[in-house]
Amino acid sequence: MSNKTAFVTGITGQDGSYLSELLLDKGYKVVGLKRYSAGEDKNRLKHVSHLMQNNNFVIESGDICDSASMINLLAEHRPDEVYNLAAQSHVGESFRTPINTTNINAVGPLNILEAIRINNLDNTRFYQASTSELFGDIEGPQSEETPFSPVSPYACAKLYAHNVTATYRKSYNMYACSGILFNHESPRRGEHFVTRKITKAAANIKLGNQEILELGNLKAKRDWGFAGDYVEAMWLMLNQEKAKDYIIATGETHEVGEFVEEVFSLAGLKVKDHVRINPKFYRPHDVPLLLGDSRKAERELGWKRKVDFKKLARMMYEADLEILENERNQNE
Ligand code: NAP
Ligand code: F7E
Repeated sequence: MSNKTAFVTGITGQDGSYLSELLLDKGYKVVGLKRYSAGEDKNRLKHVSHLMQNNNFVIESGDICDSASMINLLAEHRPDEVYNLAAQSHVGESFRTPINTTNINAVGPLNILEAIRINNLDNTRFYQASTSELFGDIEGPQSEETPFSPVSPYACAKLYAHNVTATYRKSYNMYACSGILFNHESPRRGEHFVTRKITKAAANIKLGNQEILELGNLKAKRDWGFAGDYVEAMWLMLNQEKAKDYIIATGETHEVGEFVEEVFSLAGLKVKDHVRINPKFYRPHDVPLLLGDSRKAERELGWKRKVDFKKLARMMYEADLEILENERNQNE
């Protein structure tokens, strides 16, 4: 068992919860960063609430955009590993709030790198959550050799973070790396992302709570994996001899429309009876095709995905159905 400390930003998000579970299982102390909100914390922390009784799990309040809070928290906890998962992670939203997105996704990671450097944390290792969105218009299969061509404010900001992470690695000899992760989903996925929007709507339609699901571009192709598999790759990347960037993907791509078909067939529903296109959900520019080549990670890290497309769709649909049925039973 490890006696290391990991500092994880984005603890209220999908990946923060799976990564915390993995690290606690390995014996780490996990310090999770949560930003202040005037609203209830209970709902935001629901994916990690089962970890709250664990003495090795600590929540700190702070914000990656506030360099003082990053400097102070890292000085206090002196973590062995820092995982920066915090982001404004919705690509469509980044067109509506480009400046906020850039502050969080570009300046935020720089604040953390500077906090590590200023505190002289020479042995602290840093993981940056990079993304397949960096490839933008360059069609797949995309590997570590594929050039970047971002097409959204989200991806532009993430490209800055990707480059500045490599810059700190080279300039200060830091163990700092980026995982270029393709889309990964789970029952804990935010409800505004397309997979979860679809599984939740199908479950609602099945139970008679909803009639119509409105979506945007059904032709976009994505390489969808399971978040639980992907957080293992994050840990592996920080536990090598040398810091390197890796692609993490399934090597399979599917249209959004195929995900709809798969889930609606699980629910015994006809897509044409319930799904409508609403241009509101189109983006000014959408990435057309993502298909990752993660052979380098398989070879060097020994990483391999376990959950495939059909299993993922079923896992998410069944989890949403169960949540909604439990809610209905509680209200009866
Ligand atoms: P997520 O569910 O949207 O979680 C994002 C987290 O960041 C939330 O906990 C959010 O907190 C936090 N956050 C936002 N702004 C912050 C700030 N200024 N200071 C501190 N925390 C802040 O995202 P995810 O799916 O877990 O993804 C994790 C990371 O991987 C993100 O960086 C994302 O861009 C990247 N990524 C994700 C995917 C994917 O398919 N999931 C693929 C590639 C890369 P609140 O609860 O306060 O909003
Ligand atoms: O969209 C299309 C949409 O929002 C997937 C983030 O985790 O992965 C994620 O970004 C596709 C796009 O994810 C709706 O136009 C159609 O083509 O689920 P999404 P994303 O944009 O791929 C990457 C790797 C990240 O790094 C990001 O952080 O689905 N689509 N209709 C729709 N998308 C949404 N959200 N809602 C719709 O109604």
